[in-house]
Amino acid sequence: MNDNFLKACRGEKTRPVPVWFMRQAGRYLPEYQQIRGRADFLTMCKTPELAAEVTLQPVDLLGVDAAILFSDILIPLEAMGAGLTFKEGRGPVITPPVRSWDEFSILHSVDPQKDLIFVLDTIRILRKELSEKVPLIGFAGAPFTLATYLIEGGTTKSFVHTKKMLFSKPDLFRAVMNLITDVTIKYLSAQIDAGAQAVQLFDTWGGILTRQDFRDGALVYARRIFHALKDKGVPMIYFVYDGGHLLDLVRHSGADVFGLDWRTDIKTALKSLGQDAVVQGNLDPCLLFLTEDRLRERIAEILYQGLCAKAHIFNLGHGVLPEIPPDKVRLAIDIIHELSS
Ligand code: 1CP
Repeated sequence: MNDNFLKACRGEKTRPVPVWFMRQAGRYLPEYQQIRGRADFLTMCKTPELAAEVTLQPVDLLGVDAAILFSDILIPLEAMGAGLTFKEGRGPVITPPVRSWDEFSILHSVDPQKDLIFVLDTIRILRKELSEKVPLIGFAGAPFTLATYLIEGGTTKSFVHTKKMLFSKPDLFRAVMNLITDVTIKYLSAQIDAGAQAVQLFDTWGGILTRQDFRDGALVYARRIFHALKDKGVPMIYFVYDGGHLLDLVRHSGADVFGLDWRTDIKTALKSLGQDAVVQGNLDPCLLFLTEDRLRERIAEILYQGLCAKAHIFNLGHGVLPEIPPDKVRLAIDIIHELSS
């Protein structure tokens, strides 16, 4: 098996540098669209054979060094009793939005072996299929990010309901966060037991907070997850999108690897994370629109900066966009491998 990804997670410098891309399975791939044409998104997530097939597509088509389970961070919210639908062109909708103790009282903890068994079955299929290939990454949303979806009822620009609860109903906010945290510990623990060889916690919206509010309202819960899972012995990645101002706090999260978006270059990030940090990132996904020569220069710069870290896993600074041509994604992966060999 190609285990460069796991070696790098553990702090070993590898040649070539391992690469995987967030949202590497998804709408930009015609092969994904073909399956998506037959099944809606949630059905794909809940049908282990389909979820496994889509997970494998980028491994076989692009040559990435790790697979990431095909699912969504919002899946456990449904298992907790929230209504979840994905509206075409509108993104996720959660009903009812949780803004009062009454709405909170509908929610409950989960038994992953029952309520999320389809995810665990997908992982078991994948480990068989991937045994000679690459490691499998499991994942979950970080509590703060999941809470924003639960409280706003979907995607938002202002996060006004979330911040309103944080500042005007702190007891309710803490209750929501504690429940999500407990569920996430059980969920990731079950993913690891089913065969996930690394896990990533996605904190897509943590970066909207001030340092103080991130520390008290988001990081304490993420840290509780990393500490609870430490003994499981698999590498844990923490990705806080748009979190450049938070990196010296993120350093103390208990994660083994730190994901970086493109706004903060690796050298600058290491000043906050410490030179002994393992980093993952951080090409702006839109740079995949560059011509080959220009793309090569930008990848070389990131690889060069990655040499300053204890170890580097190449990734994008956020997910692959549906508009990006698959050939460009494949080209980028080839360039990363070639330049770092
Ligand atoms: O219509 C479709 O086909 C669905 C599009 C889609 C896909 C392919 C969604 C809806 N989710 C996913 C898969 C997904 N989501 C993965 C699969 C593994 C892979 O990376 O290949 C992962 C890890 C996620 C994680 C996820 N979902 C995040 C965190 C990462 C990030 O992008 O910041 C978030 C915030 C979501 C929520 C979500 N899922 C889908 C949508 C449209 C949204 C809302 C995004 C928003 O609020 O802006």
